[in-house]
Amino acid sequence: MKFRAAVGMTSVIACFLTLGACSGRPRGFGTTPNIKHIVMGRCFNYITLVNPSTRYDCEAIWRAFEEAVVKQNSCDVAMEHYRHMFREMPQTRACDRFLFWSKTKKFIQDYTAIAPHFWTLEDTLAGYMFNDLVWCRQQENSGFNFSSCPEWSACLHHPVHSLWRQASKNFAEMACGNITVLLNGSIENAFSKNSMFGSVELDHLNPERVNYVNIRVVTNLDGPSRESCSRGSILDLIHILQSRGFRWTCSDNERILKILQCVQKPEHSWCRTLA
Ligand code: DVN
Repeated sequence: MKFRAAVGMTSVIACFLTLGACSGRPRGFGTTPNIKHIVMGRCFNYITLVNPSTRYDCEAIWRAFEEAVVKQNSCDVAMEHYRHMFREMPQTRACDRFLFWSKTKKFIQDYTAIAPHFWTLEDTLAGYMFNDLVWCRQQENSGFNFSSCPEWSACLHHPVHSLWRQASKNFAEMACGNITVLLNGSIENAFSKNSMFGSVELDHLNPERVNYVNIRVVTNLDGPSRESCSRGSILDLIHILQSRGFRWTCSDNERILKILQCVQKPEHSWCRTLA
């Protein structure tokens, strides 16, 4: 079993699989402790185990990242400040494998564990290195602030938000062939123009490179079913795709997406019918 699948299956067993029930890192905290060791370690792990065919200079990437963050005030780190760092980590990927998502973070990690042919932003070197980390600079001097960092909403150019915006832009510009978008049908605004997918990635998809946008709507086994391919904000996404010349498909609750939820809830009535 590939390292990734092993990790994914562990997370299926370990984590409560209701969509959105496993949120990300704690908010309102400072820079992640040991961030340099974590980021550098993940970089070396990536080029050694995850994607051994790649050659990156992990030291140079770290230096460029640190320079981008500590040379600006903690609310003024714009996307372009990471330009040098991203130049150190060029990446391309075969078409037909790009997977986008929104409000389905925990589900996506388990989905890609059983469908490793998909490639998410978190599978790129940048996504892999910085996933779930927090960072910002001290106010008065250059150095990381390990006590507290502002919320994204408190900054015009938040250091974490700006890196993810740049990474997301790069990822969407790379996307080609048939791409997939996984959305959460158990919430209102499954598609939001304010989300990273809605505000950055969607705007940087190229209809000349993308053949089809395959929308996959998944709802919790216990519901509620608030939105679908024919109801709610997903219709807004479809309208935008049509107006920009994209071909698209949309499906509600594909079988594999429901079965994956049965791993955590085998006693669920729908899952018992599977047996
Ligand atoms: O397509 C994916 C991926 O490719 C990436 O580029 O962004 C897309 C997902 O981002 P999204 O569309 O904004 O979807 P979410 O689920 O709203 O947010 C994704 C992540 O950003 C989550 O981990 C969010 O943290 P959470 O809510 O799980 O604890 C995080 N996030 C969103 N808004 C945030 C935030 N983190 C800190 N402050 C905020 N205001």
